[in-house]
Amino acid sequence: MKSKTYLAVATLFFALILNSCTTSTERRIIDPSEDVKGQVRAVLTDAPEVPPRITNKSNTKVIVELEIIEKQMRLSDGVDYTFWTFGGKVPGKFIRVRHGDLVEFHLHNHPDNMLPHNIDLHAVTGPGGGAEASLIAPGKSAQFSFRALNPGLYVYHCATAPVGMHIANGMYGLILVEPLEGFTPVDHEFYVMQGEFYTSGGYGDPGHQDFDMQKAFDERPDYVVMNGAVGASSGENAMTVQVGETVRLFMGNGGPNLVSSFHAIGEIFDKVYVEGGSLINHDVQTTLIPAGGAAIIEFTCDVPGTLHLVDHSIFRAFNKGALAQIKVIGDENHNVYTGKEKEEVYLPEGAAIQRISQDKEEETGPIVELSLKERMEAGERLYKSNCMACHMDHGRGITGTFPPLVNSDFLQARTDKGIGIILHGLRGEITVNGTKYNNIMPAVSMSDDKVASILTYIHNEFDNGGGLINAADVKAWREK
Ligand code: HEC
Ligand SMILES: [Cu+2]
Repeated sequence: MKSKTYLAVATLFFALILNSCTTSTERRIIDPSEDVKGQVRAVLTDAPEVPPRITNKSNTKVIVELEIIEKQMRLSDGVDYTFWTFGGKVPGKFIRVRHGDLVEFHLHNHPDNMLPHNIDLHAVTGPGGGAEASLIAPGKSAQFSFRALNPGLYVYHCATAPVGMHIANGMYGLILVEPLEGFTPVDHEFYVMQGEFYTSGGYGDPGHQDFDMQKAFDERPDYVVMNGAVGASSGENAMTVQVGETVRLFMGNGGPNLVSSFHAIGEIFDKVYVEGGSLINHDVQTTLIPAGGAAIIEFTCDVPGTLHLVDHSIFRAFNKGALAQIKVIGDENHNVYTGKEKEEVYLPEGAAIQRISQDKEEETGPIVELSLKERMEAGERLYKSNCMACHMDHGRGITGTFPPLVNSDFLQARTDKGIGIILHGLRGEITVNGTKYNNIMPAVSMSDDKVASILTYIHNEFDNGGGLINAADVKAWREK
């Protein structure tokens, strides 16, 4: 019995020794009584910018000045929200210090604000991560200091009651405690942070939106966004890099409720500092970023194109705003990716050549016209199954990608009432209600009767001047 226990303990002991020998970099322990030399003011940045790399090689006193500002800003096109911010934007300013630094933190609550606030930095060892020491009314400043004892990427947030509401209104950001050995140089470092918004109206409802506490309780956000607003870091605000360049993303999740399944469409993460700590994983497709957590992600952009940074809980990306983009500019590399090499008709064995139309029989029979009411009913069903995937519910489209069908000046200006678009598809640059689109709509193969119903629905339901379109009209255009 005794010798067995001894053996077990000895085995465990050797296992531990072996284990520590195989770990290449030792964990560095900071001695908080160690000297701090000199002082600097921290450079703070708004997403997607990241402060410059730290070149200091000794423990330094770093002074951080952060101002809390409550202000109304854009949440989406035509949608405003009163955000509570660390530094005037969501997410809050990015703070960068070095492992071992002494951080002297100054938090200012702007006199025009309505409410008291504070800050809980996950990088702090101390009560409430600084929250207790930093609680201040509007027009006041608080100061406290902490030693950056652990390296890593940390979330900070407001922790004033009701805490969930302060976070839901945008009070979060990232603080990086850079390891002593620093990071390997890369061409670009970017700051991206996800967070949800719970609004009184639904997604896209115009005007000023209030915070909805019930939706927050139920964890049912209307918006899930990257960098504080729909489109904040996509489209014309996308980050840009050149082919062959390396990227390090500092990716955080402010929550308040949802976990992010973070993924880049069209890229593989070469390296992930899991949960923002010291453990490095390689060759990752999707990495989990908890609410109140972060990850450091590195990759090389080998081919040109647009990388879509998404929460792969995918309805959030396509329907609630959880999308940021990196445009990779430069020459193709066909050794890595060819693009479409060819497209040809696919004929399974035994299949006869088919017409493109799905509705052959219907078309050969005599034309039976429907009433406006019948066309509207059929049109609604057909719209949902054939058009909504791109043009979205209620025809509201996706700005810059799929044009809206609601009160579309482009559609209303067409003499064919849109018949040609459905029969033949559409490509090339067009302008719809002042916004440019340059994308491809595939031709939709369906019977004259169905085309007539869909278009009748779109002209009436989506405010395009109404009217009844008959199957005979479609047939006439098809034969032109
Ligand atoms: C695969 C995505 C997709 C589907 C499905 C689709 N469209 Fe489109 N549609 C587009 C794109 C993209 C454009 C803009 C093309 C361009 O940039 O030239 C467009 C343009 C249009 C336009 C002209 C622009 C405007 O906003 O008025 C109309 C009308 C239209 N589509 C109607 C429909 C209807 C009706 C259906 C269903 C039968 C449909 N589309 C299905 C992608 C799609
Ligand atoms: Cu607050």
